[in-house]
Amino acid sequence: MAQVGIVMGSDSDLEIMSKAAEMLDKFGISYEMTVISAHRMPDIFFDYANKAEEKGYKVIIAGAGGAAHLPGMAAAIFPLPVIGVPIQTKALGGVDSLYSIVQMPSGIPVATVAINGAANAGILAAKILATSNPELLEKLKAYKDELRASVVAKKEKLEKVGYKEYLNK
Ligand code: RP5
Repeated sequence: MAQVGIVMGSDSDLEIMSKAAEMLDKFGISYEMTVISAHRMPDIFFDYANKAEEKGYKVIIAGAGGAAHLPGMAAAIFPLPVIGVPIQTKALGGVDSLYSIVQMPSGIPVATVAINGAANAGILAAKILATSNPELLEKLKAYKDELRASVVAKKEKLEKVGYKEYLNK
């Protein structure tokens, strides 16, 4: 049974949304990923959102661009956390997606990450699941240590070799 549902409005969102899946893979979290357009196939969308709880999803990560109603409508139906990923758009740079997802009315929250912030959506889903999973919590702490070590390595390299060699100039 998958713990997380990853849904996006179009396959044009997949490259970005795959970063959420990569994070879930990293932490060993099961998920199902699909494309469902709230606007172009509302009947299938409602079926997905209505069945998500009984399928065992604990979190839904929903990505959409433009007039991005998918995450908000998912949150209107699914009773557990929904994380919204605003997808960058050509016309308005993704600010349209961001505003569509983040400005939810009181009572129906969508935990909105940055434009194209799908990796953080995956990490946030892992953190939500870690509230009741000590083993997963340890993996998240180890990931934080990994992040720190990677930046320390960059700091030390820059200080040692200088910016020209660092940038291969
Ligand atoms: C939204 O419209 C999708 O989430 C996508 O970001 C955007 C464009 O979709 P396509 O025209 O590329 O299918 O529903």
